[in-house]
Amino acid sequence: MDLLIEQRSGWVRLTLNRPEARNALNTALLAHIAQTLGSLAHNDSCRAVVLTGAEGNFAAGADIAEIEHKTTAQAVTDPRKDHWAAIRAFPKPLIAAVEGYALGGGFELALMADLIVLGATAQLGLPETSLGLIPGAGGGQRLLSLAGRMRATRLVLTGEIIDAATAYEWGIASHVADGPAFPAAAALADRIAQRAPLALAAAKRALVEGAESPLAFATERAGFEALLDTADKAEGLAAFRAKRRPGFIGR
Ligand code: CO8
Repeated sequence: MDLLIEQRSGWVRLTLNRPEARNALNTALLAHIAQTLGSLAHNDSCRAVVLTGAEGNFAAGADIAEIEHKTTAQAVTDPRKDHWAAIRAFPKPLIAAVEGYALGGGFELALMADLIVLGATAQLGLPETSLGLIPGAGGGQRLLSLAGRMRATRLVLTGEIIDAATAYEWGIASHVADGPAFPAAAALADRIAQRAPLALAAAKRALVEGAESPLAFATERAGFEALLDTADKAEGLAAFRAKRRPGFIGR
């Protein structure tokens, strides 16, 4: 099972479970997250969801093996877009509990949560430009909204990875734990699950719309799709595989 589902008292824990690939988000895993959240939306015993990753990492991005073969034309009709949208449309509070790596699409997934709890080991970054790509699931936009233009630009243009304390200081996370993230996220979910579900849903809707309606999601997505056919994307991914530095040519 690439997604573990555990019912707790009034809320549900979902664990990304592809530790051999650092929980990279391939299409099947993304579909499972979207489908599971879709059914939890109608399940009264779930008033909130905590999303975690197995074996000490959140998720090291979209699955590079899949992106390698993806073209611009395929991306336009890619079902992954619907999965990302379904995740963001989950109407109940979604809490990301982040340990270890949350990179690329993994960080973008965490940024779709309503609250982010960072464990002491968390390392966050958007390394896509090192691969000849950009964040395509709205992560650049959400980072812009949370951390401001200079910090978002710094992370997107350099691929720099930041630690938990920095991310918290920049406003990217709601909570930071001294040790592991999950106990703190569970305490948060316990507290939220006792509050009025209709009020939580109405509050979430208004907060998300207020924060995200000005963002340039379509521009970001179109940029990501256009880059899939470039020689630099092929070079970036080949270099990652070969564990060497890429030589980009601007084509
Ligand atoms: N996809 C697929 N496999 C991965 C990924 C990934 N993103 N990350 C790691 N793996 C695999 C490795 O290939 C390796 O497999 P194998 O054992 O078969 O060689 C295994 O996981 C372990 O990886 P490492 O040996 O590299 O483990 P380390 O602990 O040394 O390093 C890192 C961990 C730092 C996480 C390193 O693996 C890494 O840099 N990974 C890639 C990070 C990255 O560049 N992520 C961005 C991917 S692109 C992206 O997310 C685009 C999102 C766009 C959204 C789409 C919108 C529509």
